[in-house]
Parts: sequence; C-alpha cells; structure tokens
Amino acid sequence: MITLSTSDPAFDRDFTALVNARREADADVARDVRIIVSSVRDEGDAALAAFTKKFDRHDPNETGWRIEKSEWLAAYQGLDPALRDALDLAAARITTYHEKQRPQDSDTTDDAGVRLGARWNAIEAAGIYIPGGRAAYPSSVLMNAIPARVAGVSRIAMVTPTPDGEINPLVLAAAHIAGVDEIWRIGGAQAIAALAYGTQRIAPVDVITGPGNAWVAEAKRQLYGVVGIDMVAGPSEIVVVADDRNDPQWIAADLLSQAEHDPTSQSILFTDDAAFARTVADAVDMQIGQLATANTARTSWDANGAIIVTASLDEAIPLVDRLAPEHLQLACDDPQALFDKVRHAGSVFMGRLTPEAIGDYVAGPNHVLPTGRRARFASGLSVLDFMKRTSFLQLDEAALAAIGPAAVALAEAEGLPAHAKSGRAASVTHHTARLAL
Ligand code: HSO
Ligand code: ZN
Repeated sequence: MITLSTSDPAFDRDFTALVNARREADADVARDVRIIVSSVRDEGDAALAAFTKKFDRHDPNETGWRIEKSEWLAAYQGLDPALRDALDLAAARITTYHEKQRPQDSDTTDDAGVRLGARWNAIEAAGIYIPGGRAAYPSSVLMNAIPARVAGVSRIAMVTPTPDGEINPLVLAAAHIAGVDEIWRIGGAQAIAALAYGTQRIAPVDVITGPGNAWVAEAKRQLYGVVGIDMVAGPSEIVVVADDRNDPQWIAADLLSQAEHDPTSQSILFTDDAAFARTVADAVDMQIGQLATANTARTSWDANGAIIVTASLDEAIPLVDRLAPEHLQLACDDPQALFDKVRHAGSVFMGRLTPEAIGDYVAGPNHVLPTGRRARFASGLSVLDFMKRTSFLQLDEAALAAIGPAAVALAEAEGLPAHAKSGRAASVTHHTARLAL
C-alpha cells in the first residue's frame, strides 16, 4: 500500500505512476488462446473434450456435457430458505432496474417529409460465461442472464467449468431463477470459442458476456467480431472518497471488499484528513488477518492499495476521474455535490450508508462494470448489450425532390455514377418517370 499526499511535491509523478500501473496479465496468454480457439473452431467437441480433460480434469463424454434442468430445480429447492429468499430478492430487484433500460423505438417525419426511425430488436442467442471454482458467483449469473432475458433474447446458453467434475449448486439455482436455457460444463478460452463458432453439440451464440480469468478475457477479445462481447474485463477495483466523520472500520471493510476478489484487485482511499487516513490503514491491517480471504486481500492491498490525502474532498474528484474507477464510493454528507463533478466512473455509491457490496448483490444496477480505466469510454452491462437497432427511412415524391439533389451532387463528387443515377430520380417529379430510368 502506498500513501500519497497532494501536498507532496512529487505527488503528480507518483499519482501518474499509480494511474498507469498495469495490473492485467498479458504475457503469453494471447498465443495460448489463439491455439485453443483455432482447435475448437476446427475440431469442435473433440477439442473441447480434450481441453476440458486437461484443464478441468474431467471428461465431459463421461461426466456429461450438459446439466439437465431437473438438476437446477433440485439445486434451487435444496437451498437454505434464507439464501433462496436472498437470491429471489436480488433477482426481482435486478429485473425491475433493468426493465427500465428497455429502449424506445423512434418514428418521426421531418420538415422535408422524410420518415425516419429506429427499431430495437433483441439478439437471438446469448452466451454467458460463469467462472468455476472460487469465483463461481451466483450473483454474476443473475447480473448477466437477467438483462438478456429482459431484452427478449430467445436463447441463453451458460457455460461454466466444473473443475474435477464438481458442480456449484448455487450457480445452478441462480440459473434456474434467472431463466437460463442451457448449462454446459465447459470453461476457459475453449468454452468461449465453442460459444462463438458452435460445435457439433453446442449451437453458436451472437453475444458473449460474463467475467472470467485472463484466458477467458483474451478469448473474448480475439473472438470479438465473430460475436459481440460485453467488454474485456480486468480485476475489480474500488475508490472510496471519505471525510473523517466515517467509521474507519466501515471504510476499511469497504476497501477490503474489493481487495479480497483477486490479488490484482485495487482499493484506493481518498480523504481530506491525514489522521483519519492512518486510522483506516490500521483498521485494514487489523481486519485483513481475520478474513478467510486474507491471502488474496493482503496481496492486493500490499501491491495495489493506496491512501491519498487531499486538501479537500473536492480536490479528489479530478484525480478520481483520471482513475476512472469501476466503483466509486462517496462517503460524506453531500455526495450529490461531489457526484455532480464526477465524469468517469462505472458505478457510484452515494453517502455513508451505501457500501459497494450492496450493489454487488441486491440493489439492482449491474455489477458487471468497466475496469482498468475503461469507464472513460465504457458502461456497465445493460439490456442494450443484448439488443441492436435497425434504422429505417421512407421518402415520398416531395421528400425525394427535397433532399435527392444533394445526394446526387455528393455521389458525383465521390465518383460513384450508379449512386448518382439511383438518387437522380429526385429531379423528376413523377415517380413513373423514375421507373422509366
Ligand atoms: N465486485 C465484483 C462483483 C461481485 N462481488 C460478485 C461479489 N460477487 C465486480 O464488480
Ligand atoms: Zn465484489
């Protein structure tokens, strides 16, 4: 963990280094993924089975490729009732929030008499990647599948690795609640390739979303264009802006909530009070040892954590914008005043009583958010990621006469005579004359 102060003459240099620090693995992942992707494209299920044997240590030809719906239902019914209620509440709230994202079609006629519009349609099939093992989060099943369902996607195929053949019942229960259609026991780059190209068993999808490790992220990057993707996701991160009238134990827990995700996660505190900064640092050190996730959280906090002391909370905001964090918590009396000045953040948690963890699970907005400064240009997962827009236009004689000549002029200037001829109909007033052309 580093401590910086804006009053330090070296601050700009140190902060710039923090902003530019790379926390994402690149190494040889790209080459490995290219080999996996082309094998699955060329050989289909045979390659998929071989990679699953190698990486997940089970053979889907023996353990089964698909998990049947009866198993999902059994997993749901077997849940502890409190947990089932929690998942149901989360699903209901996420659904309500995302329903408001459904876009409006448009259809207008402008002053020239040209009818112009746009119509939204859902994509046909979505593929959702859910990691296996430790990061097998049922909350991520809800966050990915519900927007697809709300968009009106016809088929949702989920892939999830089952290392050593072991299935996570919570993930199955969440798939049941979210209305997933298929679950395949495959993971890694090979699963992304299978979804993108299709195999003998698995029909291809149109868009792939969901979190994953460096191999999954790289496979999505390589297959973008064959399919649509939500984004290339990196390790989770949180920025907390807090004054000294917060409970330091709470702020420490907020910072650790993201540090425990991954050794490459990042947690940063901005505060206008140096003494409060020290209290929070002590609280983090105290809490960290008590976590079952201590090793991950400690590595993340030691390597990537930061506490930055500013002269005022206002002074923190332009610095936050440079980080463009995935999550931003504004723990102060007037979070709105700060929020008004924020331009780049994936999701903002306002006030002292809105910890980021609530948003991870039950508040409603999506927890799949741009990381690694991508909030400069990207947004969290939404219903729109599972939809696309078709524009349409319709002209009558008067409209064609009004705007056609300009098209002809531009077509001639571009040296495209067929375009000019096509558009020239505008110069004649009777449409039968166009037919005679
Ligand atoms: N904070 C993570 C999502 C998550 N947290 C899932 C808990 N479970 C990335 O936004
Ligand atoms: Zn989280």
